[in-house]
Amino acid sequence: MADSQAGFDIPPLKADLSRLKADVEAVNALGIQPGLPGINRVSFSDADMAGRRWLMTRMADAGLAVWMDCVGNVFGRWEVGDGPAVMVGSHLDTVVMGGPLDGTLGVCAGLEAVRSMQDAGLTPRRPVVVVATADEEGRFGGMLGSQAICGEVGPDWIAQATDSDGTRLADALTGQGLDPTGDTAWRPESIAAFLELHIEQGPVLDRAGEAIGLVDAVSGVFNWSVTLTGEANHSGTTPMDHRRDAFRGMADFGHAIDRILAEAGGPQSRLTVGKAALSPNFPHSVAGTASFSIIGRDADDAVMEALAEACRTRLSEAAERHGLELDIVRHSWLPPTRLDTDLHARLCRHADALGAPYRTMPSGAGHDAQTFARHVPAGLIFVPSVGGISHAPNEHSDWDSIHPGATLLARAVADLAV
Ligand code: HGY
Ligand code: MN
Ligand code: MN
Repeated sequence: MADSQAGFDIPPLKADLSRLKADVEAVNALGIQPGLPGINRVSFSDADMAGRRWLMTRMADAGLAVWMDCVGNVFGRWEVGDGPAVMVGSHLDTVVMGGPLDGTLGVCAGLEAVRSMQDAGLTPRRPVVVVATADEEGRFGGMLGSQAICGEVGPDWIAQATDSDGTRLADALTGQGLDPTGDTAWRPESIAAFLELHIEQGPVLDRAGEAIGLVDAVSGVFNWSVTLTGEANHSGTTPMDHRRDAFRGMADFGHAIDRILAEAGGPQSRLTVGKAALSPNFPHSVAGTASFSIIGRDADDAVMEALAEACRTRLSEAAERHGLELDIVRHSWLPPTRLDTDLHARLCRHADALGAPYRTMPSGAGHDAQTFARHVPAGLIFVPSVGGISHAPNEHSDWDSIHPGATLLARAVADLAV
């Protein structure tokens, strides 16, 4: 066996960057929708399922045992050794008009880690499982795939879950031949550790010219759908003081965001209204209904609670001011989570051995690693995002800047499995 890597009983593996790049480009070709920019493999769309089926063939090509569970999680298990498995991967679903790397890179890098171990002739002493989770982007709230694997959600939660358009998760699953009533939970003792590589989705590494971010904590996130209901009416004959204009209520809340952050937030707080709709949605009609999303985030649970309470207060005030009814659907609440310190230290040692510039940093975005971290040791490796752009078609990372992180992932998986 080649000289072992400094301080580790494994050879100095290297990810095959061109093989990794080819996989990312192949699965993203399945997310191209005519007339829609970016990558579109939204949860349980035909494109999402096509991406999962493509991945299953690639996993089989690597000699893995492959299956899809009841909620669409795809697994490829390298049947070697025994005992709890090292799980590596990320999510394969995207946001609408998403980028080419969010989630997708981590899934393909997980498969690449296995192939680079195979190329090096390694025989792990424990199984390695590559996973592509379902609906991490939370179309139906939460992080369905990793939460289903970890037993945090099951058939009862699935039965009540809807997306922001009111589509039922159970119907979306059955529409793709999946089973909303099935058992998806793994026994925690069957997973030795979970590792994820992900683009940073922020500007820190890119600005610092560093190749790797080793995450120690992940922000929490709450996901609401809000409906303000007033009265549709004529925009010409209805006096301004006789209106129950739902748009005005939504606008008042939007205007209150800075005040909420000042009064209840902190440096890591984020409030976003990313989706909104008016009804009847016609220029000459006063809006009878305003429906919109609120995503709130913070690295501290108490601050997240304070943000949520302040949002509720401002929404109620806006509704009262404009004579509106207020309804809030709370799709999910994912708490801020610290990642495993021993695993983080191990990743630092690998980064030191690699000689790649790295830093320890928090994650403002949510990730499957934060779900797993509540049940098993979990680690999260960031690679730079050019300009920090993500959840947008121009999300981009230079492949040369991805290589150190992909190699670190492979070495860490080998270190845990061999
Ligand atoms: O939105 C997020 O935090 C992640 O991309 N799901
Ligand atoms: Mn992601
Ligand atoms: Mn995302």
